[in-house]
Amino acid sequence: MGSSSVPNGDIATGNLPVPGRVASVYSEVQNSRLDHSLPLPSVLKSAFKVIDGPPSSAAGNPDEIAKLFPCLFGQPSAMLVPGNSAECLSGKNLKIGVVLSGGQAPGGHNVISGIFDYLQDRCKGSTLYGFRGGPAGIMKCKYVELNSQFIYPYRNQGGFDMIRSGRDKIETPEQFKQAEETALKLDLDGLVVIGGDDSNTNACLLAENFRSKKLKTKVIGCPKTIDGDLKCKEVPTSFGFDTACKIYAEMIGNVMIDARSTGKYYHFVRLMGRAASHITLECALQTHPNITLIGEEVADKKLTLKNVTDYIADVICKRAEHGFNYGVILIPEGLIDFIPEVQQLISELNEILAHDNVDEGGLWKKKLKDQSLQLFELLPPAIQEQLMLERDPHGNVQVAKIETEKMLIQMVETELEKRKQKDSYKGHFKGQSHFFGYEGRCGLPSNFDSTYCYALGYAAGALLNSGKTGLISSVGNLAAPVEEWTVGGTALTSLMDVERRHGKFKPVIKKAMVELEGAPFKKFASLREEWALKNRYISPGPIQFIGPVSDSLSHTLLLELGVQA
Ligand code: FBP
Repeated sequence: MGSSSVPNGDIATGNLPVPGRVASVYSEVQNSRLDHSLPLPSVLKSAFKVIDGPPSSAAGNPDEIAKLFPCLFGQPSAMLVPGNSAECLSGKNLKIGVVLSGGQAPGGHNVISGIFDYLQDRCKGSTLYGFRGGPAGIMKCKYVELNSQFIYPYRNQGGFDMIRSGRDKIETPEQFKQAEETALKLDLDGLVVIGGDDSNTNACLLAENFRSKKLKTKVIGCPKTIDGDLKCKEVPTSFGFDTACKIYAEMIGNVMIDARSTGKYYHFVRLMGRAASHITLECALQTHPNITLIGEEVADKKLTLKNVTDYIADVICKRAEHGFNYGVILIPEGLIDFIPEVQQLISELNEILAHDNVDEGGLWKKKLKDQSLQLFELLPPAIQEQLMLERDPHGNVQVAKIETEKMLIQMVETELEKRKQKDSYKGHFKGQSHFFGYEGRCGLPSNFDSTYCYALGYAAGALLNSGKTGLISSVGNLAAPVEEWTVGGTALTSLMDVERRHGKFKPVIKKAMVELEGAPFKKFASLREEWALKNRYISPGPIQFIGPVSDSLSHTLLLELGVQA
């Protein structure tokens, strides 16, 4: 089937066609991945049944979560265990919908393949609908019926283009009503929401809403985000993190060799990861850069922009003494948001932008507090402009658009100039800026992400088939061979806490930030001084799909699981 093409959209639904992929124009590597067979955890390979654990609580404020989720709060998590064949072959014809929500992450197509194959294997005659363009597809009832021919060219391939994604939220009563109408129209037994912390919170609200309205539609979430900040004991990692970090590590390794080859550049590399610095930390562990900034540490130590600049300049000066006028510096995308004085400035700017006209004469600046105004005036004009850009739908600064790496180059340059004049720096400095972000979100999924996603999807199918709702598909014991991976579903309400917004409690799945007491950060902290002055660069090269390292897991995961020291 290597040369098959995808039908353009689904005429039956009346939806606009999706330009499909044509496998005949795939590269040899892409083609070889199409038929790469995926191992399943052994519990999914033969007869299994679903058993319930003890009642659950919440990650914080259980009383408030109980009020927000009266139907679902306290429900147990579920585990798949070997059972008899009658229990797992329901014979039911299920109608299931699936949606991709939020930013792309390698492996999403395999979650869909996993759901599809589960239905083929265990519930013959079932239907899988793919909602197009994210949650808006549910609200507008835009879908495509997925069949094996449609899915095939996307197996083990990156991207979310099979059905595309979107960042809309289902939150108002009207939007919930639209979702109900779609569920009724398509007679849905279940819906799988593939998304990050916000999307899984939304999945749980949908599950609660459907249950309270006595709809038969059940909802299961799947943990997705390259940022790696949706994780807990039962959900050890979000998919996409592994592949994205391996792609960035290859690129970082390349600029390391470039730096060493010419000896004349400092490469300032900003890495994606909106809030948490997991990607930056993982890439540091994979490549050993000279300087790595971790946002959570910056916040913990309450560092100012000047402190951060001085730290970088100090290392550059010491390296110059050793004869190195080059290096590689990793910066997390969310850094700017972790610096307390910048946070203060941003929150004042948010208020001003929400309520005032920002006049060209700059009168609006009078509304800034003294300290914020001083900081604002200190920033390069390009960064000032980026801080004033349109906010995202949640009112937040779009950190992906703030070129922190360029700002730091300018600030470090100015600082080094001063030191030169005082004779305390005799080197030469030339910064090169990079942002590695979108490049990592749609690459060919690593063996780990391919297999993990397939198991997450297969498990989601099994959970829906056994009538479960409000759970997130959970696959564990990931350091063991795939056959020994555990499979189940964790109660979404058990991951939730509340935040007070506009005078009301809102449920949230708390983002998992880098823990400064956690094994990955501690390992990095124990090695960073050595990496700063002695060049210990590692250039891991491209992701391997066969051979000895092809199944390797991320350092973060291995360290968190206590498998790597
Ligand atoms: P998700 O949390 O939805 O997975 O998206 C994460 C992310 O890739 C961040 O790393 C980045 O800041 C953001 O998306 C970029 O968003 P957009 O795709 O809207 O530009």
